[in-house]
Amino acid sequence: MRIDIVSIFPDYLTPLDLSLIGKAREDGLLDVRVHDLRDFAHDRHRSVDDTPYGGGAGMVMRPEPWGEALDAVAGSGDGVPHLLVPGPGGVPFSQAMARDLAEQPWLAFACGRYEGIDERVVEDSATRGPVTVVSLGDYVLNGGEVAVLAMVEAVARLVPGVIGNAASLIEESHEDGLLEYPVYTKPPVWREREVPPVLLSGNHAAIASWRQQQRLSRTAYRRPDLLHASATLQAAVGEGLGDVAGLRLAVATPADAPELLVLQRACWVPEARANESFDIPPMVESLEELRSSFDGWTTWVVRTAGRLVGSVRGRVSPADPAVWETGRLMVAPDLQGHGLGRALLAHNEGCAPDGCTTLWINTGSRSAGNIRMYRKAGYRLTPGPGRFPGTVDLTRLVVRRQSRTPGPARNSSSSG
Ligand code: 6GU
Repeated sequence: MRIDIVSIFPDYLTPLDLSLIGKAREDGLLDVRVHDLRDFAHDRHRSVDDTPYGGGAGMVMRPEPWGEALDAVAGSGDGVPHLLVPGPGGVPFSQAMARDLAEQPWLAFACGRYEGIDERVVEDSATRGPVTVVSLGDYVLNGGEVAVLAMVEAVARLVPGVIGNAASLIEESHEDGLLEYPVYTKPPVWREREVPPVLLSGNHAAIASWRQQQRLSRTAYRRPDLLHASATLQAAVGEGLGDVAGLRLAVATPADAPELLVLQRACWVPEARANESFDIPPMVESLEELRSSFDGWTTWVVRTAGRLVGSVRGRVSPADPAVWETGRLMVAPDLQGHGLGRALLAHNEGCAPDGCTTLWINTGSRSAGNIRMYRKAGYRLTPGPGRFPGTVDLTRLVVRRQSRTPGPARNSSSSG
C-alpha cells in the first residue's frame, strides 16, 4: 500500500518510522511518503495561509500550494489516490472505515492547520478521485497530523503481513461491535487483587463464556450506543404494541432534551396529583438541568415514527458502586398499559455493569400504580422513607444469567 502525507510539519510524522509501521516500510509492505506543503508555496515567505473571506477568526490555508502539492502527489503514480482530509467536521473514522481503506492501493492525507483549507481544494480534488473528510471524534485538534498518525496506524495494521499474528486482529474491540474483555497476567494475586478464578480453571468453555459476558456488560456500561438495543426492546414488549410501528431505542442526546422535558411533564402530572405536590424535580427542572443530567446518567429514549414516546435512565450509584439506579421511567399516556414501561425497566436493568449486585428505584410513596408494577418486576419496598421527601425506595438483587452464548445485550435476567 502506498500512503502520501502532505503537511507543513513533516517532522510530526516521524513516528511512522518506528515499531510495526516502520518495520512494514522496511519490508516493502508500506510505501509511506511525507511531503512538505511549503515546497509548493513559491512566494518570498513561502506562505501557506491567508485571512478568511467574510471575516472571522484565524487564518485559512491558501488553495494554490495545496492544489500544486496534490497534483504532484496524484501525478506520481498509477491511478489516483483516495484523498483523506482530516478535520473535526468530517465523517467519523471507525474500524469499518479502516477495514475499507486497508483494501485500497493508495491513500493520500492532506493535513490542514489553522481554520482549515480553502474549500475549493476539496472540490477540485473530487473531480480527480475519491475524497473523504474524516474526523477522529468530537473534539478539536490543532491540525490533522496527529489524526493521520492514528488513522495510518489503524489502517496499516490491517494490511496483510503488517501484523505477524493475524488471530490478534480478529478477537478485538470493535471488530464485531463489542468492546474487548479484560485481560490478566501473572502474578495470580497482586496488591491483594485476585485474577478472576475462572481464568485459572482450565475450563475453556467457561472462560469463553465469561469473556463474552464481560464484553457485553462492559459495552452496555461504557458504550451503550454500540448495542443494538431496538431488537432487544421489541422482543421484550408485549402483544399490545405489535402494531406501533418500529419502536426505536437509542441513547438520548442533547437534541432529545426539549421533547423529553415535555414528555416528562405530561407523565408526572398523575404522580404530582397522587402525591399532592407539584414541587418535584420532574415537574420543575429546567431544560438546562435535564440536559446536564445526560452527563451522570445514561438516558434512553424510545421513538415511534419519530415521536418520543418513552424514556428511562440508569447509573451506578455515586454513593455505592454495587448499586445500579433506575430513574425517570416514563411512557406517553396514550401508550401506557402495553408493556413498554416494563420493557424499558428491563432494558435499563440489563445495562447494570458486572460490579452491581443491587437494583434501586424510587417513586412517590402514594404512587400505588408504580409500586405495584415494581413489585411485579421483583422489587421490594425498603422500609421507612425514601431518598427524597415523600418517596419510597425499592430494591431487588441482580440475577445474572449463566448462558454460554448470551443473547443480545443482556447481562441480567429480569422479569420484563
Ligand atoms: Cl481528524 N483533525 C483535526 N484537526 N481535529 C480533529 C480531528 C481531525 N478529529 C477530531 N478532531
